Amino acid sequence: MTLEISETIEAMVKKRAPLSLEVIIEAQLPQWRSRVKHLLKNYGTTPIGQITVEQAYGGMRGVHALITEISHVDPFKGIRMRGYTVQEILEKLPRCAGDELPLAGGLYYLLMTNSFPSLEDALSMEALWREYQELPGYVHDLLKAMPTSAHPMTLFSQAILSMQTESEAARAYQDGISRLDYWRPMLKDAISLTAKLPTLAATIYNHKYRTDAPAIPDPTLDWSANFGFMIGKGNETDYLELCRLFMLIHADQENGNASAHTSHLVSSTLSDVYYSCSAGLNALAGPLHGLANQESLRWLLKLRDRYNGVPSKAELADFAHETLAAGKVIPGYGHGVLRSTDPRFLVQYDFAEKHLPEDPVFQLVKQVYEVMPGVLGETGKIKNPYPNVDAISGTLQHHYGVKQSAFYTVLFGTSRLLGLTTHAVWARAMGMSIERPRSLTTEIVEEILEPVHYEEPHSFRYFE
Ligand code: NMX
Ligand code: MLT
Repeated sequence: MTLEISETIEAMVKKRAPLSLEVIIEAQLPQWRSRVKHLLKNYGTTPIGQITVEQAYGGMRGVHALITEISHVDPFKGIRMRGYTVQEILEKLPRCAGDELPLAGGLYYLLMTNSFPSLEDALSMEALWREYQELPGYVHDLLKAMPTSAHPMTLFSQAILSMQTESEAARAYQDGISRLDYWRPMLKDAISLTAKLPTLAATIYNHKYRTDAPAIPDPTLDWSANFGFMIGKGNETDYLELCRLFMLIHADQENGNASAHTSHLVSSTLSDVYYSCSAGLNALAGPLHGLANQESLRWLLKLRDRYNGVPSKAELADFAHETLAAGKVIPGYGHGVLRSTDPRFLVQYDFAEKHLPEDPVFQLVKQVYEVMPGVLGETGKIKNPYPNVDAISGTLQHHYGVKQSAFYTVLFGTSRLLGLTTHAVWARAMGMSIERPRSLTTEIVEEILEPVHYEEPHSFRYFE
């Protein structure tokens, strides 16, 4: 099987036609720009939603205030990337002969161009990435200079920020590039940055957990599998498939999740993808967001240790009630938009049923999936008592010996930057504005809602 992969990719590298994402995007821009121009001209002041007091105080949940063409989350069917569900992405995207799962290069091609890739397109994207996968030397120095206690997400975000010095977009801006063309060097930055991510993730892993074993990519392997190869798992075919699965399903989740929104906000100031992606990763590092994959495995292992294995349903419910009573969340459960089990959880569950059905931690995941929706539902306040992507991803890594849960969010970020860089390039190509919503004081809100409480309006006059 490895031989078939090698032949396909190596052959492609030798004889591929140069892939020009720029040309494909450029051809689509007039049509997109004219659609948006039409909407703004004819409906510029027409409301498409409203904001309630609850939403303004409650993290803007459900407010429709961002636009992106790259992906959209359906509360029941989950993420659709360029219109394709997770299941369709896994079934339809091209893969190398003998591989169970598709190439991330095909997904990046789809996200960037909105065109469904052929195998040749996917391999061309992989080959393009291969040209830029080496890290600058100062990244290694930076990682070594950090305290050993530094969290892998701190290292990941810092390393990306340090590479801002490579930004072609920042240089082009200084040279006076037109705003209309700014997306072109941003696209180059996006390719160069995403190309390096598996090498960077593996370098961080090896630095922290494998006494600085060098992370040198295998030129015959694809982007996702190369991470596995570089952490010493090149011979573990199932783990390489897991790398592919992980990188495909975490790649994007519309524009309103905390890391995408952070990244978009930063990028809207015309800063480059190194700045905006590093910022997005800092949001991903929070336990209510991407760090939940670390927290979920830790919670499962505590559960296992308490009951010496898989607890009864009653014991599990007690453990969950204890977590809630301590004022903590159940990691991996709940969602800001989804209102049913996350399809990204389900495809990982299927992978586990196929590849590791007897794994003891997977047995816990199954038991928790049976019990937790009931426990959370009883609280009466949790809008989605079902598992999200993070309820199982760490369990799969743990099974294959990647047991350091603190590392899991780096893998999430490696995949998620495929989405964030695509959003950034397209937002710039579409000339999207700097973000600058208004904030109110509670006094102004009171004045709007209960004006009788005040003898004369004062700050309200500043509200437009
Ligand atoms: N455990 C305990 N309480 C929860 C949970 C949970 N898993 N999910 C929601 N709640 C609480 C929430 O804190 C809120 O409480 P309060 O009114 O006291 O502030 C209440 O239920 C209503 O919250 P929702 O409207 O259902 O959820 P919201 O949109 O505010 O939050 C999450 C969404 C994802 C932040 C929340 O479900 C959560 O904290 N989940 C656990 C952490 C997690 O798995 N995060 C990963 C999300 C996916 N990702 O990768 O980013
Ligand atoms: C994500 O993948 O970003 C998470 O599911 C969080 C979200 O969508 O809010």
